Parts: sequence; C-alpha cells; structure tokens
Amino acid sequence: MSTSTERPHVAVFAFPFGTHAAPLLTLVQRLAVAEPNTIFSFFSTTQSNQKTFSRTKFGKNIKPYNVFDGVPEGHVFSGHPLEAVGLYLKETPNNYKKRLAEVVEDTGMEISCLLSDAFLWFSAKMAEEMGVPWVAFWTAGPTSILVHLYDMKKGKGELVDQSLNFLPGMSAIYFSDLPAELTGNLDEPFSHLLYKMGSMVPHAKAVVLNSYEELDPICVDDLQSKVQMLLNVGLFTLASPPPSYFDENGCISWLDKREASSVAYLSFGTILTPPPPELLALAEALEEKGVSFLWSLRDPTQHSLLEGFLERTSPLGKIVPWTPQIEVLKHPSVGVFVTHCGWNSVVESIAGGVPMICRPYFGDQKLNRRLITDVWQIGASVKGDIFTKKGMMGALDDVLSKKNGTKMRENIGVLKEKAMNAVGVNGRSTKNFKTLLKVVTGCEDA
Ligand code: U2F
Repeated sequence: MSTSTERPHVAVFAFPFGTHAAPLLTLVQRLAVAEPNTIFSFFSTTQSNQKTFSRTKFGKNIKPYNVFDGVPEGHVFSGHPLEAVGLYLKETPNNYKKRLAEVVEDTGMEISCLLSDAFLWFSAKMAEEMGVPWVAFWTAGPTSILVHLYDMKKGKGELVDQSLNFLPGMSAIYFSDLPAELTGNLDEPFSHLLYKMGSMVPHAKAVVLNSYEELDPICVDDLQSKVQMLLNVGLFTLASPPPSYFDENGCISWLDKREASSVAYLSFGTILTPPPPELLALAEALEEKGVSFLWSLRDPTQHSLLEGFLERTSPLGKIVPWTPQIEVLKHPSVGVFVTHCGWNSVVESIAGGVPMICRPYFGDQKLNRRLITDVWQIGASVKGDIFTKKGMMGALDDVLSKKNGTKMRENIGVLKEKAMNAVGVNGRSTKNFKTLLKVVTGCEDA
C-alpha cells in the first residue's frame, strides 16, 4: 500500500461490454475531480477505452490503459453474441494482472486501492495480494445484485412461477424474472462469473451503486446486512452528469417542435436488437396510433426492414442510429420511453420523469420491469412480454392516457424528487460519495 507521502494510485478495472465501462468512468471522473491528488489508472480493452474516452476530455489524473481482449490474431467471429465475451473471459485475470504490473513498474507508483466492475470478482484476490481495499461497482440496481447473494438454484422447474415473497421486499418478483444464469449451468462462463461474483462481493470493502437508498429501501437494508459497506451514490445523471453525446442527428431540435409529453422515445440499449417481427409490430402500432416517435435504432440493416413505414411516417417520427439519450429523456416533449429496462435507461428515465413501456429481454431486465410496473408503478408491460401491434397499442393507450398515464407520471415525479434530494447537499447519496472518497483515496480507514 502507498505511504502517506505518496499520491494515492487507484487501479480501475472495467468490464468492456454493454454499458459497464461508461458509468464506471463517470464515477471515476467524479472521484478524480474531488481528489485531484489521486491518480486513477483505468484498465479496459482497446475498443472499450476508445469508445468511453472519446466522449470528452477527462481529468489529467485519469489515464486509460488497454488490456488484451483475448481475440487471437486473424480470428473470424462466428456471429454468436457471446463469443467476444467468452474470449475475453478466458484471458482474465492475466490480461489485467500483466498490464497492471507494467503500469506499476513504469510509473513507479504502487496501487493503493482497486476499484472494479463487480463482474470482475478476481479483483478480490488481487487486492488482497496487494494488501489494498477492493471496491466493487455494480452497474445495475440493488435488487439485481441482491438476488446473486441468495441461493436461487431451487427456482428451477415447477417453482418458476413462484414469487420471491420469502425474501424482504421481493414479493413482486418471480423466479421467472431472475437472470437465466442464476439457475443455469455453472460450466457456462457467464453463469460461472455471476456465481463467483455473488460469493466474492461480501469481501469487498465497499459496494457502490448508481442508485439511491430511497428507491428500494427494503432491499437496500437487506443488501446492507450482506456486504461490508453499501454505498448508493446516484443517480449519476443528477449528481455528475456524464458528458453529453454530440446531437449529430438533431434529436433535440426535432423534439423542440413537438407538443409537451406527446412523443414516444424508443431505445433498446447497446447490446440487443428486437427481432424483426417485433420491430415491425412496433412500427405498425406507432403508425396506427399516429403517435409521434423518436427511435434509436443502431443497426442500419434494420432501417431497410422498416422501408415504407419511414416514408409514410416521416413528418410524425424520426429514426436515428444514436441519440443523446439523457437529454432526450429530460426533454418536455417526451411522454413515454419504450425500453428493454437496462438499468442505465431505467434511472435515466426516472431522472427525466418519463414513464416507461417495458419489454425486457435478459439479465436484470425482467426484474427491473417488475419494479417499474408493480412496485414503483411508473410504467406498463406489453401483453405477453413480446411486441405485437395490438399489445403495443394497448400499452401506448395505457401510458399516454389521462387516467393511468397521469398517475404514473405523478409516481415518477415523486421518485425523481427523492433522487434530487439524495444528491443534494445533505442527501444520502452525497454522504455516501464522501465516504467512498475516503475509502478510495485511503484518507481515512472508513
Ligand atoms: C446492459 O445494458 P445496455 O447497455 O443494453 O442498456 P442500458 O443499461 O439501458 O444503457 C444504455 C446506455 O446507452 C445510452 C443510454 C444508456 O446510458 O443513455 N444510449 C444513448 O445515449 N443513446 C442511444 O441512442 C441509446 C443508448 C444490460 F443489457 C442491462 O441489462 C444492464 O442493466 C446494464 C447495466 O449493467 O448493462
């Protein structure tokens, strides 16, 4: 561990897929501004670093380092969505270990703390070997990490439709809402990763989340009892908004011309793509309802799928490959967010005060959906959990209606206000952030 005369040197290990590295960098940026004397060495793959660091200039005390992504030279990908993750996981932890040793050697600065994505459970052992604290950042919500700290194996077979009402604050959640990996085969790399993560997280000196205590008080209490220190320091978009994406498709000026709360915003995150029949059903529902829409559709091949629809609806809607989503969700013209329920999207919608239509696909998304529809009552599901024209029209009616829509908007307004208070001067998230600073910089043995 560094001595008091040395500058603290924090090693940061990012998980390079999905929206994991970006929120971790947002957190690091906030820490780096608050503690300019501390050096943050940020490790991720080349591709991930290029993407996350390209948004803006980051503090001089944050330095990116690339680790090997495990892809052999000349490798031809099969098209399997998890192939890159598998190759990368095979390479861990050696890729991080090797690069870290080089950085320590080059800079002459020992590591004083290891801050990593909670997925990178091997950080626990590495931190222990270096004699420094391990701080784990969970990129999703408190409920979704909590389920990894219980044995959920019994949720197989006939129990799949049973509620988790035997756990505090979880009666709205069903076994079928849990990530498939939780009850899956531990030989699968991702199931193994999540299993190890669940067993290692209690060893972390602190667990950090982009959430706020008032959002899920019962689960937060339970989680608190299972880890050494739980620090909800969000919502990031309110406490320390990440740099905005350049609005190269003119989304905001387009929204400026629409009526208040009239536009449906559609986006399904950075990993998944709804299958073609669902995309077509969405398009048909929007066209038939005559609802204005802004649609983030990354894959250009999907644009050709919607040919004809685009021409017919061009004054009504806009399809773009990427939006500045945080700003979009804060725009008064947006009335509903059609989402896959990825955690970042959920909290950005809360920060914007926009109710949601939920179509979850994998991981924590079904669980987040249950919170949105049943616990917080700030959104609706689509019938049958799949986009059909009829189901989508029903969900639009529900969320944009005077009766249910107004109630959802009121509920989300209350959650947003609590979130604002949490990041205020005396808020819990602000206090937690100060504690995190002490843990990370070693200024006090918190
Ligand atoms: C994985 O989530 P995703 O990356 O698929 O989705 P989100 O957590 O919702 O994050 C998407 C981010 O991309 C941004 C948006 C979010 O911050 O603002 N974005 C944008 O700026 N513009 C666009 O046009 C589209 C998106 C996983 F799939 C989830 O289940 C997890 O909850 C999540 C966190 O662990 O990671």
